[in-house]
Amino acid sequence: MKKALITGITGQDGSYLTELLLSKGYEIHGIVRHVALEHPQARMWRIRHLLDRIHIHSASMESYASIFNIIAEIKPDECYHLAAQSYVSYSFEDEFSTINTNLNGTHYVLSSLKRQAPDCRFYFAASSEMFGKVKETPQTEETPFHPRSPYGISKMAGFELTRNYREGYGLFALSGILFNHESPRRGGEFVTRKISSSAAKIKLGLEKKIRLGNLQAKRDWGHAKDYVNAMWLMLQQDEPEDYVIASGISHSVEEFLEAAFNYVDLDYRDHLVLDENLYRPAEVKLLQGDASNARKNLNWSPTISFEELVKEMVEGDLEWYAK
Ligand code: F7E
Repeated sequence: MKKALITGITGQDGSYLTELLLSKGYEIHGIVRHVALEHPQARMWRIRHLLDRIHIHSASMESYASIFNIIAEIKPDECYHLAAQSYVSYSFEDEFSTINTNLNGTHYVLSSLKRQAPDCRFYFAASSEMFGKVKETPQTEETPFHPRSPYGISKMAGFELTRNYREGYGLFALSGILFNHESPRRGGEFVTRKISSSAAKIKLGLEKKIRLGNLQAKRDWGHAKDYVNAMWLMLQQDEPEDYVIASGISHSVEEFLEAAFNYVDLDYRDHLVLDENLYRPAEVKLLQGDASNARKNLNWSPTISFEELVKEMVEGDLEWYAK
């Protein structure tokens, strides 16, 4: 039985990846912060239904010793490093902690694997935010990076570190450059979930308004379930290689808003409040990925459309807030 270690197992991607790997017969080990064990209702709701089938370890991505000890004990066959401070807006407010935690955490995992499990296959959750002020559209694995936030910088540094462990130490280490991926399990601070939950709450009479920032920003949105499948496929190849994972289709925030409100027969213009405080100091205006390499080499393609994603998210929130 293959052993997988997942950092960030309590997040959206961690929960879907755990379900996928359990269905494939893996033994799953997940790292969570100590605070998650103290507040399981609030912090582990996405994996509550899986807890009796997985092994949970408490550690901090800020502590080399705690990461090292877990890797030494488990000696995983595959490691999916998903843990990060992943909210772009917050990274502008606290750039030091975002860069320190994201970069050092990745470094601690890679160094521990090199010493304790050198044959382990390593996946790094890189991000389309590395493209930032895009040099070309669509973006591929060859597109130069120009990150526009401390978060984007932390992911670019993690990407380079992962490449260096591959080239310098011979680790089977690679990065998935994932474009935005969403689901009903998305955190409420991200724009898609903010919109789907507001559409549901307004429909149910629980709220009247939604406050948003830049409606013209365009993102390439896919479903997280499809994207965790790509993570697994990358680690099953003969050679480690970095891949762009994207739907190839971009929509503006306004288009997402319109689709979500239309789904519940509301006109978003009756409820929208534009709030300049929600604009970012440096915005990423347009992201659109070209996942041709993944389609060709991994035989991967997205199965859930934008429309199906919006519908699933709004339905999920209608159910959630009707309780
Ligand atoms: O923003 C605009 C905002 O926070 C999307 C993370 O998973 O994907 C995600 O990063 C867009 C931006 O995601 C609001 O200005 C307008 O242009 O949902 P978001 P993100 O920043 O694209 C990448 C791939 C990651 O790796 C990240 O970890 O929506 N926007 N009004 C707003 N955004 C938010 N959050 N809230 C607003 O009110």
